[in-house]
Amino acid sequence: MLLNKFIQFKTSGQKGLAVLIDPDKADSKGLIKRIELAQQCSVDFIFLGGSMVNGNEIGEVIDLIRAYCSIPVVLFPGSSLQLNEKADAVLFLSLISGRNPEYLIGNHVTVAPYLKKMGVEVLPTGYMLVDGGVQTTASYISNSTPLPNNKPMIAQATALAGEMLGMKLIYMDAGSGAMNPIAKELIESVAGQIDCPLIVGGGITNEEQLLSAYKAGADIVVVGNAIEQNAELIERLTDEKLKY
Ligand code: 1GP
Repeated sequence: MLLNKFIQFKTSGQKGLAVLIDPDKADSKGLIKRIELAQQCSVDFIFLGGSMVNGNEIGEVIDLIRAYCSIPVVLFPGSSLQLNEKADAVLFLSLISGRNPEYLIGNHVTVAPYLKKMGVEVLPTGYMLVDGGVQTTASYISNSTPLPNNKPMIAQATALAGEMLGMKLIYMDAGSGAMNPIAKELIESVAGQIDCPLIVGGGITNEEQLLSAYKAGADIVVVGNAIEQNAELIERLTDEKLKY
């Protein structure tokens, strides 16, 4: 079960790195370069998904990833259209920072029977969108207000509630392309309280920001945009991760 791999990061204190691939930005040449580097540098997870996916067929992108690397592929779906049985697991995201019932439980009811038939491992995930200084597609599309980046007590209470409701992972996300990554005080306040693995992402563009998130208590950090723009960054980020 892939959940155990996430849990191992929490229990061992080692740090994980996930590379986010947006299927719509996955032109095959750029994507192959990124996944080959990810494989060489022992990236821990490939997350696949986006708030808006218009063109590329998820199954075809997974086939391409599989042809070049053996890293587990975890769906990070912006909608039910992005579910696919070829993935290793799916983050079953409940947007606990928001108050839009469709993203808390509505869409889940619609897709649950379909997911069960698919047989993909389901990872119940409390998803917290945090204000990253710009309005993100995720916040716009989900019609939800992100959690303030300077209110650690709200973040802590939200994550705790998610864990008490049975979620196995907490994902704090400033949203793709955020201007400011999640504040370290916010990560610390959540990491110190929850027992389940903590995933952090959004707006991380360099080694210092990666290290800051790890030090604050993130178990797995997700980087998308910055790697899309400069695939070589994978090497520097994984070096930093291994030094930690
Ligand atoms: C977004 O957490 C991910 O949902 C990654 O964000 O693309 O800004 O790295 P970036």
